Amino acid sequence: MLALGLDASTQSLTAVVIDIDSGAVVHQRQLNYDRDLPQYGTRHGVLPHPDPAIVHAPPLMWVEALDRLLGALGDSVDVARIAAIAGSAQQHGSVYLRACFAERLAALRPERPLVEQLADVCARPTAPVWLDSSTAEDCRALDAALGGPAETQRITGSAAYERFTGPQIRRCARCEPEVWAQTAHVRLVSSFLASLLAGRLADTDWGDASGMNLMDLERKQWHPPALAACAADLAPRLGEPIAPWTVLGPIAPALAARYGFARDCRIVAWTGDNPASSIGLGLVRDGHCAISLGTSDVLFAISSRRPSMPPAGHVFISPTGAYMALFCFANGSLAREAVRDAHHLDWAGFSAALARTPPGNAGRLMLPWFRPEIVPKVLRAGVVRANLSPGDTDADCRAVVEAQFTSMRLRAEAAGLQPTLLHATGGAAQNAAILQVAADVFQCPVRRSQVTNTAALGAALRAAQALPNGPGWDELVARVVEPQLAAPIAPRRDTAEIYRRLAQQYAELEARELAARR
Ligand code: ADP
Ligand code: XUL
Repeated sequence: MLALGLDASTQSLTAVVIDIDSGAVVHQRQLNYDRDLPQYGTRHGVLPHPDPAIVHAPPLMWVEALDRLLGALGDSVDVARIAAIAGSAQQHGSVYLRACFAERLAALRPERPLVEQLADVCARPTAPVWLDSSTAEDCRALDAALGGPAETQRITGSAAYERFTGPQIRRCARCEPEVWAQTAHVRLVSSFLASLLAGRLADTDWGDASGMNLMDLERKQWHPPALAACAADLAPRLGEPIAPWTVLGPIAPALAARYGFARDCRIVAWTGDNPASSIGLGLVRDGHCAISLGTSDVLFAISSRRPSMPPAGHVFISPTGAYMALFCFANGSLAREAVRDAHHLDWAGFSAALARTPPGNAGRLMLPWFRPEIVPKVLRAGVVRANLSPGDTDADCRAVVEAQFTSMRLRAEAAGLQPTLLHATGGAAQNAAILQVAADVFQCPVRRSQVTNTAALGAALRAAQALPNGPGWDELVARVVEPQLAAPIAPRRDTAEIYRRLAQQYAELEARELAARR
């Protein structure tokens, strides 16, 4: 029996197929939006906009990507043996749908491209995604309605954040009332794509719903005052939060016929990419910690007790139902790419620069705010260099990477997280020189997954776990995840003191700069 996991991330759509009995990863395939669907005009998966705060992507591009990827799967995999499909998607992004969406799903036909059949379902042609930072006013209003940021964080797991879906919905209702009037349903990227597979409107799971600022994290139900603060009549547009292991039903008959799936292939609720990745990295026990170095850089940890987070942190729900502490940094891979490109390097050249420079970079520091940053909150981009010339290629490469992991280390300390082992994933986790800096800054071993997209792998595990008599989490991790983890990259112990001091200097520089910007 096989299970399929899909991940619709910022820049690409990935499929991972596992053999549930042997634990083998039997197939991986990826489609890149910019390269493979150039007609949508995205760059790094999002639409260029003159205002850097506004970052949207076209939902029909995700539909076409899904259609293409599933259509090609049969070339390499016996699709009829896939017993269940689950998925994940970039978190927070919202799709605004007309009432006809449910009718179109019910009437899907196998012979026509999905994007033609769903051409008129979007009330808003583009979906704001997690990189959007245009909702500062809406965040202030939501926090004020709930009693201040600390109360919003206590109730929903996070203070109001620009990219979170509640503030995004509020901005849509406020600035585009005609669109809002046409909107019968709001879905996250995850529950939008799950709806296609199930052939009916799918609800949002607890994991992704905790990235909306709308759900009461303890009761796992919408928090009515949060809904009221964002838009009138929001509840009927959202459906209800559902458990991540919910089986939505069998695959839509038209899609079974179109791609060759068995008619009883089960569709499991989709979740966010970070919750899914926690499973794909084997984080099913208390204290397990990981870094994800994708478009965003993310630090997360799993806990059966609710962690006490500093104001900049989030608490989500993991696919096992546990709590998930998380910090998300917007200046991840795109910041590293900006430095790489400014110095006309490829990744090999970037890695060589890291190898040539000393740990601690001889006191040369950077605040890597190439775009608005989430942690700490920086709404106006602007890179800061201290003792560092932008023309110094080698030092610039080390500075951006040391800055990123030092910033992460500071937030981990503030949350009381003391990783003794970090599991790593995301495009940049392929780069051993970058992971060595992570090991040194955190002073703990780092193990990378050989499956580049652990969100898709986690989705495949979720699909397997939700089958009747499916294997449990521990068994799945031992069978599927462990064999994919590479040998640990060890920290160099003689760098401990250097990075302790660097963390202090970085914190001081950051505090000075934030104060100056106030
Ligand atoms: P997402 O899932 O957010 O779409 P990925 O996890 O696929 O992103 O990561 C994509 C990023 O990985 C690219 O933006 C690129 O900068 C980075 N990347 C790919 N290969 C390397 C490498 N060898 N070294 C550093 N970064 C890399
Ligand atoms: C997490 C976040 C990003 C997205 C895209 O809060 O905004 O990590 O999930 O990967």
